[in-house]
Parts: sequence; C-alpha cells; structure tokens
Amino acid sequence: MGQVDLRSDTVTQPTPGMRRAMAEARVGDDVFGEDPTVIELEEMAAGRTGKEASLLVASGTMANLVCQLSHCQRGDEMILGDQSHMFYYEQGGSSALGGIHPHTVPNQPDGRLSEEAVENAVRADDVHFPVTRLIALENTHNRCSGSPLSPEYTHAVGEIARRNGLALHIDGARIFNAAISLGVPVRDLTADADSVSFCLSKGLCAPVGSLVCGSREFVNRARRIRKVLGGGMRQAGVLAAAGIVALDEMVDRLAEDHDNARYLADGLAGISGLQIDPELIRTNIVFIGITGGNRSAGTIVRALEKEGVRTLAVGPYKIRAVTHYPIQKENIDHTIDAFARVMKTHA
Ligand code: TLP
Repeated sequence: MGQVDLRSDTVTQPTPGMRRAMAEARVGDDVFGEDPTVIELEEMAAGRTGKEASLLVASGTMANLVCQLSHCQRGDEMILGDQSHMFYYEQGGSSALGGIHPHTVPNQPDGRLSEEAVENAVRADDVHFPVTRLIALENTHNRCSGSPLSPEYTHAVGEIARRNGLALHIDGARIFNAAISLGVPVRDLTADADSVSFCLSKGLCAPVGSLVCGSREFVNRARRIRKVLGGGMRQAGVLAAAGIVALDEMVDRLAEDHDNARYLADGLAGISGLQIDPELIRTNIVFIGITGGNRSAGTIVRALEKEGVRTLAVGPYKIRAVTHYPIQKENIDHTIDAFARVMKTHA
C-alpha cells in the first residue's frame, strides 16, 4: 500500500473529469468580466448558497479577508471564535491589512459560540469602545472536530446580528460537508448570513479556488477589494472549469469521507494511549489526543510516516487526520494498524 496522506483534504488531486474540463474551458479576461466559465461558476455558487451573486477568489484565506475588508472599516470590531481559522490561522490578516479589531469568544467543542457570549461581546455606543460591525462563524468548524453548525443555531446568531445592526459572515470552507452531514441544502445554512465563503480545493478536489457569496451590492464591493489585494485573475476559467465539476460531481460523495472518518475514530478509540471521542466526529476531521507517557504528537507523527501514514501534529499532544477522496476503508484499516503498532513501540 502506498502513502495514506491524511494531513488535510487540501492534498486532493483534480479528477480526470476536472482535467478535461480545464483543458477545454472557454475563457476570457475575468477582470473585464468576460470569462464565461467564471461567470457560470459564480452563478452556480450564488444559486447553491441562495445569494444574489458570488465572486471567485484564489483561496479560502483570501475569501475570508475580502469579506472582512468588505464589511469593516479600520478600527471596527469583529466577534469571532477563539479557535476559528480566521483568528488562528490567517496571520491576523484583517488586522494587519484592514485595521480590524478581533474580539474573540470561546468556541465550544462543537464549534458554536454561546449566544449569550456573542450578545455580551457586542459593544455599547461609548466613546471608549470600537464599533462592532461583524460576527463570524465557521461551518464546519475545523479546530472543533469538523463540527457542523445547524440552520437553527445559525439563525439564532443571525437574529443577534440583525438586532444589533451587525453583519454575519460564515467561513464555510467546508460548508458542503456540513450540508451533507446534516442532510440539509447549503442554502439553509447560509440563509442568515450576509456573506459566506466556501472552498473548492478541499474535499471537493478542485485544484484552486474559493467563492465569496452575498448580495449583489456586497459582491461588487468584494470585487474591488479582490482587485486591490492583487486577486484579479485573467483567464481564470481554466480554474473555474474544475470548480464546476466539483460542484456537479463531488458534493454527494462527501458522505463517504464522513463514514471513513467515523470508521477511523471508532478504530482508534480502542488503542491504548489515544484519546478520541467518536461521537464528536460528524464530518471528515478527526482529532486524536495522545495521553500518558511523554511521547509527543511530533514523535508519533514521525513514526507513523515511516509506516506510510501522514498526519499533522496540531498541538504538543494532538494529531489531526482528515479523510478525503480517494481514501478508502482499506487505507483506514492500514492507518488504524499503523497507529496500534506505533503506540505499542512508543508506550
Ligand atoms: N485550512 C487548512 C489549514 O490552513 C489549517 C487545513 O488544512 O485545514 N477556513 C477554514 C475553516 C479552513 O480550514 C481553511 C484551510 C481556510 C479557511 C483557508 O483556506 P486556504 O488554505 O484555501 O487559504
């Protein structure tokens, strides 16, 4: 068996159908708004998320940044989770480039922010305080075991935003995973959001690209911000073509990744020295705690690599494994066996 690469679903390869679509894509200059394939993808993305318009950008990080800069002015405040990707993994980009002040609220293990904590974080009109402008949620929540947020919860946070005159953004990098896991259309998860970003290049297997979705007026602003960030791409239809295949062909199969993640979690739960709660695993992300002894996550990850299994150390005693196409059950069996051997030799 070759390498089983579970570091992330970003390692997925374009499918043969995507490569064909890319080679044959009709293209034009997208900065002039003339790329028919980009236009088709943007219309599709707007339709799936139930928004008026959407915009293709280079990455999930750029999508979130464009949204934050489109909602906020310098000095404005944004409420978001302390485990959110936007806070944790994006270099503080919106504060470095946009002067946006982050106000973090603790994420619960299932990715939610308590409604009370969000409400309490909204600033009063006081000369001492920044102006609160934006609330951001993440669905699925990467660092919270890939947990999906329900339409009911998103609606409740949307109500807080509306009551306080704030915008709601959803980092929906893996929102199609959430929709498949919950058995609801994506638009039910985005109905309350003023903006949503999602990625084509994770479980959906496209090589590049994320979409920013919102009202036409919002997307027009986002288009200007994308340009100033250097993200105006020209014949981007070669990328969009793969994205269209991703949305057409790769969404329903995400259920297999979720089954494989649960199968992995169930298998690992029985191994001494690993801590894992299979009940938390509802999509494709598995966090594995290392307990007892003084073996670090890094030691275990290196030993697993020698067994042909690649994972990520995401804390001193925490490992992440992400399932994706075309990982199969037999790869997961191999992974469970590799963990069992490594934990025995590093007891
Ligand atoms: N996440 C990556 C790493 O950055 C950690 C991964 O391997 O999971 N939002 C969420 C929720 C994400 O998980 C990611 C990528 C992004 C945004 C950023 O997307 P890219 O990598 O396209 O900039």
